[in-house]
Amino acid sequence: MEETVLVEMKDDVAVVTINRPKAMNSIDPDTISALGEAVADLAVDPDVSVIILTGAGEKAFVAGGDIKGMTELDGMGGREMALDAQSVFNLVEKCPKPVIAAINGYALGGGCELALCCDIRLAAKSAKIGQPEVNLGIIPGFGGTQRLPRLVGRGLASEMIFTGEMVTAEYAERIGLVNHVYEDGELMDKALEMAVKIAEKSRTALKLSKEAIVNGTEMDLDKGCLYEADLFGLSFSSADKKEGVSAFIEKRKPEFKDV
Ligand code: CO8
Repeated sequence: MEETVLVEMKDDVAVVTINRPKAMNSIDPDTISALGEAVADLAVDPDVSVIILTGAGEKAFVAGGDIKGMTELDGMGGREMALDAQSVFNLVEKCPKPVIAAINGYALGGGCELALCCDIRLAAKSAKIGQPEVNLGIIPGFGGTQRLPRLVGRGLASEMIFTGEMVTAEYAERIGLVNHVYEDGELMDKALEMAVKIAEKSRTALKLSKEAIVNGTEMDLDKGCLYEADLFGLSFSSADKKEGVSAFIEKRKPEFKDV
């Protein structure tokens, strides 16, 4: 059987591809757990600086949870399914390395929710994004009702969730749901370009920045700023801080050792 999650290394950038193109890369429980295993491995792999998440083929990033697997699911089963998927999506969000979603087509339901866990979302011009669960008589369960309003605001998130309508990549860019939109054929090159730029930085600084952003934005401003100050202080104890500051003073490019 073909693997549903592929990992390809491009130097120190890992490209993770959800690979169920015949089912629009919809994610069933096995695919979700394979994704979790891949991300857990990459999180601790010393050869990996940045992760790009995308979907196989040209039509879909991830068109949602596998609807065909929903027929037998009862109330408790649905809850368990949501909690399992949420724990994998949390792994993506808390991964110590930057994760870029390259949204190459439909990102619907669980696919939109997966993109929401990534640090940066880039989209192809033809991509369509949405939370269509209401059309199936259910609600988003992989974090969509929580992360979407936090990202785009409650009003716009409510509109997307209540109407179940897909939005275009251009609209998603306008409301801050994606950072940038590129021509379809350019998306992966642009994602890689950004990943390579990020991969040149100190991994220690990236990791601490991500911790400050992901955890700090869930705190009130005072606590968040105090948390930031702690991590800022911690970054001063790294060899990379010494190297970065010395390189600036000596007018040369820093050579970070990621410690
Ligand atoms: N689940 C399962 N199969 C899917 C899914 C999906 N989410 N999306 C597409 N497919 C399958 C189709 O059934 C079809 O298979 P087949 O060839 O065997 O009939 C194949 O992919 C191609 O799809 P279409 O023929 O429909 O292609 P179109 O280009 O006409 O349309 C769309 C593409 C617009 C993406 C359309 O397929 C669609 O609307 N898909 C459903 C999108 C959706 O509603 N997503 C949200 C799902 S719900 C969710 O994510 C919440 C969690 C669910 C829990 C799951 C528990 C296991």
